[in-house]
Amino acid sequence: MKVSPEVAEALTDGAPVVALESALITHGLPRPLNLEVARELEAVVREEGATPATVAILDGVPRIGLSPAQLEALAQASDPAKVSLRDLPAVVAQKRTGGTTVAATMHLAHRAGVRVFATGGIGGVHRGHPEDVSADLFALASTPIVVVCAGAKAILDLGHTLETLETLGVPVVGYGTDAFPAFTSRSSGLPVPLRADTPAEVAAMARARDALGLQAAILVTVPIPEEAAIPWEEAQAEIEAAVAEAEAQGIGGRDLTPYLLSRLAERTQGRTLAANRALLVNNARTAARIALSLTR
Ligand code: PSU
Ligand code: MN
Repeated sequence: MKVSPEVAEALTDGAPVVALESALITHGLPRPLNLEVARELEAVVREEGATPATVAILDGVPRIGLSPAQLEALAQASDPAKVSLRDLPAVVAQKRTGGTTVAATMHLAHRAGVRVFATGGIGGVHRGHPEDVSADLFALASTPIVVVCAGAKAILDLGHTLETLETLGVPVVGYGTDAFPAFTSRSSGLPVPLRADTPAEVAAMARARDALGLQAAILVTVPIPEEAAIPWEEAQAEIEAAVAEAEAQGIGGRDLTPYLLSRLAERTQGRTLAANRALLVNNARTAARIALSLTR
């Protein structure tokens, strides 16, 4: 594992660092938007006074923090792997390049000593497929960092996902909300068990978790900014259609999430992409503020 000089220095100084995932660069967003957004996320973290650490595997080397050239290489890599926890050993051994999912990013970031991580939406339990449970949920149960997201991706069975997080002992916090956000929509209509309204309240929970010796992440769920949000009823109709298409084409496993995201982008003429970008930027900003608060 290689930590970039900039990130290593920030960690040594006890300065705020925010980890960023890269499966969204390799599999979540189309080119060239993926590189644009990856750069924007790093810029927003810097704007807030923290150091960004994009996590990815380049030629078999897990990297915490990428140079501008490495970020570009990742965004343009041909046939990159989607690297979740189970894929890490093989991708490293075979010297491949890939984007890390929430689960794999959490593992690597925590190992490097990073305490806060921002993503778009976490994986969860798929609709109509209760056996397809993202490794993200188990990583959340066993990796003590703060994960900032816009809820679980709306393509999932959100009720089932929340139940599983409860079973796994993961604190799910609504950031300025009492309702579980639904990725590109502000609310899923499901209640979220905990609430925080400031970075300091989240930082206090993370410190208490550490003092208690608990291993679960604190999952901070932030509603997408109003102006970019898609009304939940409208999102639901499009998602149901995309899920039916995936079913008809026999798409499942690791390909299901990327397929659904790209079909939704096509079906909504790019509206879900604009929403995805807005929520990612908002989450990176929120994560940076929490990281700053944790260093105080
Ligand atoms: N959030 C996004 N776009 C994405 C993802 C999250 O805005 O592409 C990725 C994350 O990396 C997450 C993964 O970990 O989708 C979940 O995939 P699966 O359902 O196969 O576990
Ligand atoms: Mn899956």
